[in-house]
Amino acid sequence: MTPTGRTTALFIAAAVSTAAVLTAIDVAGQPVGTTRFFTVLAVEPKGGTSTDQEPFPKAALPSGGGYVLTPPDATSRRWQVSAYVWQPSQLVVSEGDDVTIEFAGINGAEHPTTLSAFGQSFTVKRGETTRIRFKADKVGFFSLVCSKHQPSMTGELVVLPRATR
Ligand SMILES: [Cu+2]
Repeated sequence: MTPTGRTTALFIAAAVSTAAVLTAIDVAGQPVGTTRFFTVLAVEPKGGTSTDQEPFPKAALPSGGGYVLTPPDATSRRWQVSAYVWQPSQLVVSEGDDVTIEFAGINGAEHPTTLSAFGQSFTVKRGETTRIRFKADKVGFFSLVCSKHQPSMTGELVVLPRATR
């Protein structure tokens, strides 16, 4: 290789190396290490009707406090079903992101909650907000669990692997 050719090769290698660093992006096309913010609500959607319209269900719902099935009222014959859930129940980030989640308690007095994969343990109370912040430093699917309302109040944090272009 001539001196000029070697200089050119070194220049190209440096340019490619720099380009790789500058274009480190996640699968959503955003720079690695993006700050992400979510609001997640503790809610209890409800549905009800009268036994004049629909019979009261014979089968019990799964135990664990997440589902609430209220038998027909003696006078109105109205019955009701509800479930405690996170809304939204699935959050998606990229590896390396700086994640903040603000939980708000709307229904239910309190929700003792863990996101154990990231060392988070906290209680969401009605009428209050609770913020957690962490680095999404591992890839995978991680459970967000309210121990008081199972099995319905389990959310999922998805951390996608980094991608470079
Ligand atoms: Cu709960």
